[in-house]
Amino acid sequence: MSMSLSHDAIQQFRKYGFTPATPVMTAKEAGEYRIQLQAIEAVVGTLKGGYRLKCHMLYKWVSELIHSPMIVDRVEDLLGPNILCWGTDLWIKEPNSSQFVSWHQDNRYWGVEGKLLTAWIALSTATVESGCMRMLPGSHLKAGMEHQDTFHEDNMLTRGQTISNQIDENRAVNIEVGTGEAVFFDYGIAHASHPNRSNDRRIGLAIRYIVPSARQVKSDWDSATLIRGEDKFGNFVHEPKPKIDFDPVTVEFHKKTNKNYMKILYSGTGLTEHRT
Ligand SMILES: O=C(O)CCC(=O)C(=O)O
Repeated sequence: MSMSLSHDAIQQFRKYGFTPATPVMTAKEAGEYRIQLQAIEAVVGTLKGGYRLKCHMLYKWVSELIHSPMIVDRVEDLLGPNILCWGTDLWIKEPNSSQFVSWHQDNRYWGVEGKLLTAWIALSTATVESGCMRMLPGSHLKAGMEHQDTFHEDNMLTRGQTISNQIDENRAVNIEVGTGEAVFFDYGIAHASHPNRSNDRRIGLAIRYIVPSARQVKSDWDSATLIRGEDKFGNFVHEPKPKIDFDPVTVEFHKKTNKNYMKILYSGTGLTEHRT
């Protein structure tokens, strides 16, 4: 398998804000990660709140995946040689469930200024039926679309943030991702996803990568994991790496960074607690 993105994929990312789906592991490996995920669920139940956010500090397999050359080589094609991981979220939609994601731009809420992209990895197949993401090509070039909070109970986003203007659904494209494939998308892309109407779980792991010159403007403290190259800026405290699942050292660190993350995500709402 080639570890680099093609010239066309890089061009598509720059022009439209996302790459085509590309394999980053075999379906068998994805199945093994899924088993590890399910082993954690067997212990802690449904992965909500802190159990699904910044979880590279909790689960060893996620910590390993964020360093995978199959993923990071592609990230390097888009961000350059110096790379940090700022976050990891699990996006799990149960079979025939009503959970959805409203249209939103990530760069509206996270306070990170600078280059950020997401590698969204499918641990089960994301199809139109199972509620794959939808994206609005070119919307990453339209900074700062107006959003409003809806707090809809089936919305997987913390505050149900939704782009206020009507999205032209005819212009949106479905991002189908096969098991073991990833799509890479820009911080500013407008995206959403419908409920899972299939009989299988739809399991996605989103990894947020940044460049060291990025900085957090909504908090005077933030953390990230050094993945490749060097960090000459020191804008993010470097995170420890778990040696085992729920390593006490990283669990303690995760508590601090996740609390800070919640403060950033909910800023302006008066809320501090996880909803999803
Ligand atoms: O997995 C989904 O349906 C939505 C993911 C998402 O909004 C994100 O990764 O930013």
